[in-house]
Amino acid sequence: PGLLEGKNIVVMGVANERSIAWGITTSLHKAGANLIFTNRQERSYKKLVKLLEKNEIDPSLIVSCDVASDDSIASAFTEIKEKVGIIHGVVHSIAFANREDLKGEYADTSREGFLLAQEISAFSLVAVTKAAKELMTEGGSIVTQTYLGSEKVVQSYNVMGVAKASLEASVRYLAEDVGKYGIRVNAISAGPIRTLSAKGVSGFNDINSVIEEKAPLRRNVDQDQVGDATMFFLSELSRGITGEVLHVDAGYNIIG
Ligand code: 0WD
Repeated sequence: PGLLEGKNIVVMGVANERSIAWGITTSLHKAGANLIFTNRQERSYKKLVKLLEKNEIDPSLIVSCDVASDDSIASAFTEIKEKVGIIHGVVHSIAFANREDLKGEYADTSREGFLLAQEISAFSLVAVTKAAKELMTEGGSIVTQTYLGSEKVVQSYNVMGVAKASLEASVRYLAEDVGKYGIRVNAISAGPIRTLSAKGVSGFNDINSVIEEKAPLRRNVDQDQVGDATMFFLSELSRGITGEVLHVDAGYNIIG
């Protein structure tokens, strides 16, 4: 049997086939998980339904959830509770910043742009954890997606780097909060992957070629590699690990 057989897992953040959350979906499906999806936009909902059909994945439920709204989060998890009952895992693969804040100087970030990036990219994990833990009565695992720009200055990543630092610190504080209920919280720090969101970061292509040259594995990573690492965090194989940030980046982060 698969490592996630009989486990109900909520996946948040599939926008299209290139989304990291889609790579995660295929890994979780192979491991036998029952999948529940949340998405924000109607456009993503239609894409998701088509992708699921094409790949013969039968979702337990698809609900809409805009993490900018407490009501939306509450009603999404209420619906999940009514239709699915207990959940064992959540994949948080959501971030947002204004495009104008992902180029030039960080010092030029506006107050609104700063708060928006923090709200959607970091606070959302806090709010989702609060709602999800009520449904995790058998314990569980929550996994989010972060990026090296939280630790080091990566050109143009700016306001999102600061939001990811906040996200990673939230992983640690949340891990402490929910550990007593047998719930773990971890992050994957993926190398750059060409997705809809990545298009918003100026100079993305340059970063990719630097990684091919400098990373120990001399290549970039893809959605499937992040998917398998996320699957590990959701499975019992990682039962001794919480509050951790695991780099899935072909080793790039160790190079000075
Ligand atoms: O190189 C990359 N692509 C990396 C991405 C490297 C390392 C980490 N990451 C992170 C991102 O920062 C993000 O946290 O991975 C996560 C997923 O990113 P992605 O797969 O690159 O992005 P994308 O395919 O664009 O999905 C982002 C999704 C949105 O799609 P739609 O079209 O529905 O807006 O983020 C979600 C949404 O599904 N999202 C929201 N969901 C709920 N409420 C919201 C919101 N307010 N805003 C964005």
